[in-house]
Amino acid sequence: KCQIVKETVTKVSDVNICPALSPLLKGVLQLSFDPNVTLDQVKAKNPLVKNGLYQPKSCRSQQRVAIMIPFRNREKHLLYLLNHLHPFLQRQQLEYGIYVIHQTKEAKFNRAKLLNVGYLEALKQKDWDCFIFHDVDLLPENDFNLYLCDTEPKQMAIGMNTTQYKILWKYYFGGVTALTRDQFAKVNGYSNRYWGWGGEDDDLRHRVTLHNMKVVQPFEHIAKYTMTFHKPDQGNEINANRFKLLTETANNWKNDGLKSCTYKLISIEQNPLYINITVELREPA
Ligand code: UD2
Ligand code: MN
Repeated sequence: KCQIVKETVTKVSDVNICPALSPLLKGVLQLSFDPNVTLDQVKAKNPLVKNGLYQPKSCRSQQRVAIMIPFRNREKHLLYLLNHLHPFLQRQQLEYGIYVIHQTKEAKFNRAKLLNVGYLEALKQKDWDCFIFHDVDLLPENDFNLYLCDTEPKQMAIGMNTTQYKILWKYYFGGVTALTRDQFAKVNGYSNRYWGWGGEDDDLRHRVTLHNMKVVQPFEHIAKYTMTFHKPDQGNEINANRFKLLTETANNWKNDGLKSCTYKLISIEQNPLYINITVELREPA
């Protein structure tokens, strides 16, 4: 008898889980790149976002989703992304947080290490289920591209305007990528050793494969993104060492990643529309 009562209680709390497909989705979206848009305007349009965090009122989100954006000196791109992503994620009825991991200017840019820092710091704040590693300059074109994790790591950016929506190559794992907390921990996160542009995404793909995980993706006609135009950044020069590093992933993943990620945390600010983590990284001599 006691057991029956217990089961009933579980079911009652489950009734409230948000539907698999939100009724608020629109499909193909109009993108806006208004150079005059301000942070205050975006704030006014998203009154339910508090300190970069949101959760739906009418139902319980399937997963708690942390969006991780590696960042330096791309203010305009960040504004476009916040303007687009906040309403997008709210239509998907997600409990989410947006984290911007901001690298100070001292060293060469290290996208992968910033994302490791973001993961470690975000988990100190909240018990996130799902991490979406997201370039600042990519806007999803269709809100049926669900910002949720899957039973396997998920490549979310497939086609892009910059490549006429053709897949770059079979093992492409950059741009926007979703892993659960456990999937990411299992591979020891990203490598910390990729300074400058390139290779870090392939390294993560390699780690996933080494752990016998598969990569899943949304349908191609849904997984489309527009990249805001940009030139190569100062301080993120092409990493010529990346091909050599990529031959070492199998030997190194265990002692190069989340567990060996050291950094100097400068500040954590709870801005209205995102959590800003500023960190200083040092490239070993
Ligand atoms: C590709 C991948 C990206 C990454 C990169 C190689 C796509 C769509 N993206 O991007 O995921 O693997 O190659 O490292 O294929 N950033 C800053 N400030 C900087 C430099 C970089 O904020 O000074 C951040 C920002 O979030 C940017 C991301 O790093 O979107 C990737 O850098 P990128 O946009 O210059 O490189 P891209 O477009 O070739
Ligand atoms: Mn880019």
